[in-house]
Amino acid sequence: MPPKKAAAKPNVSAEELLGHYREMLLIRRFEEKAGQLYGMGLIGGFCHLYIGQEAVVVGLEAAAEEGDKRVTSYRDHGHMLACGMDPKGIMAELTGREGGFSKGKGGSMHMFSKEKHFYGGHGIVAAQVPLGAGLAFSDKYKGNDRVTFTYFGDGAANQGQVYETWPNFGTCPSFS
Ligand SMILES: Cc1ncc(C[n+]2csc(CCOP(=O)(O)OP(=O)(O)O)c2C)c(N)n1
Repeated sequence: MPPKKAAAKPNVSAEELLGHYREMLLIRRFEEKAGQLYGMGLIGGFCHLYIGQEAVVVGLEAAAEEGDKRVTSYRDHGHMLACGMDPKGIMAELTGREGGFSKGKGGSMHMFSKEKHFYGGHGIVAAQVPLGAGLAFSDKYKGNDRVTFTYFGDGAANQGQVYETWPNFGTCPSFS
């Protein structure tokens, strides 16, 4: 057996790591509260929690640069928190208030923030994949180096929309 390589030391300061930990904890606490409110009947419609996946989005957001875009499925609260959207606006949306990101009309699965380059929040499994490709193409046409983070679950991996989008990956720098 080849000798084990020593684990590479991450190039991040203790302060940055603490920041990432705080972001993960914010998502966990937010989602615990959302679950509680849903159980009490105070959140209408669907409410998909991000508990257990906090490190995924916080890690990827740590690599993101200003102007990068993100799009995901209905399991979106963690993504919105991690890209810097105001937790109060997200909670207001969940509870159907006018101060929410979709004025209380979209709910858990349908929130957006142009300012933070967050493009939803989509209820149709895998619908975010071609949308993500379109967002990435918009940057390609503009000729900048921005990337689009497109998230999908294993359940979405066999959807036609993913394979209809796939042939474009090779031609788009954001996916190469
Ligand atoms: C096109 C479509 N088919 C079926 C559904 C019903 N549905 C909602 S969630 C889900 C499972 C998706 O699993 P995955 O993409 O892995 O996401 P996860 O919920 O596990 O995060 C399905 C089949 C849907 N919303 N859209």
